[in-house]
Amino acid sequence: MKKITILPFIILLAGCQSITVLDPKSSTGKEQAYLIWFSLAIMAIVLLVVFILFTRFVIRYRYTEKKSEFIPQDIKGNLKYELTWTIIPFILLAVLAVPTLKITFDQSPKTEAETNTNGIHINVTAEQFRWTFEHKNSKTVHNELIIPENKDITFHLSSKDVIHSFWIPELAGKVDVIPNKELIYVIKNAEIGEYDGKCAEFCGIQHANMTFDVKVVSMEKYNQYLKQSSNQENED
Ligand SMILES: [Cu+2]
Repeated sequence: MKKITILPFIILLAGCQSITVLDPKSSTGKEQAYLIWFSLAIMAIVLLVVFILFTRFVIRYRYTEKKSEFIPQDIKGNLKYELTWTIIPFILLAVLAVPTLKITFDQSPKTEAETNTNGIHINVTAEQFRWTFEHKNSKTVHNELIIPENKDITFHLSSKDVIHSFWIPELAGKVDVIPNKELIYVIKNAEIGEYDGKCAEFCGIQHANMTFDVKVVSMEKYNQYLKQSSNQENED
C-alpha cells in the first residue's frame, strides 16, 4: 500500500528530463527561452508577495479565544491600496509586454522573402506524412535537414495538403505550414549538433510519424553535403 503513495512522485519525476525548449541551441531559441524565463520570474515575484501576505494575514488574524468577540470594522475602499494594486500589475504587464512584443514581432513568420538573399535558403514542403527539404542547388532530401552552423537559415515553408507545423524544439518554436501560402521563417545561429524535428499539428492518422532529423554542421561540411549527388528524390 505504501508503495502506491510514491506513484504520483514517480509520475512527476518522469517529466524531469531536460526540457529541450529551455535549453536552446540557436539564438532564435535563446530569445524565446528568455521570454519564458522572464515571464516566469515576474510571476514568481507576484506569487512570493501573495504568499508572504497570505502567511502574515493567517498568523495575524487567526482565531483565538481573546478575539472571539472581535468584529473587524467595515471599511470602504482605501484609495491608497486601490491605486497600489491597480498600478503595480499595470507596470508588471508593461514590463513584460515590451520584450515579448519585440521578440515575437521580429521572429514572426513573414509572407514575403527577406531582403537577405545571401543567407541560406531552404524550401520546406510538408505533406501527409513527410517533410521534403530542397537546398539552393536543388538537392532534395526527405525527412533529413542538414544546415550550417552560425548562419541565418531562411526556411520557405509550404504544404501540399493540410496544415502542418514545423518544429525543432531545440532550435526554435513551432510555426504553421499552410497550403497555398508560403511562409518565411528564420532560424539564426544554430549550434553544431543533432536535433529532432517534428510536425506539431495533428494532420492525420500517421501524424506521430511525421518526424525529421536535423543536423547542424560546419559550413565546410554543408558545402560538401550539397555537392554529394545523393538525391533521395531519384532513389525513391
Ligand atoms: Cu503534419
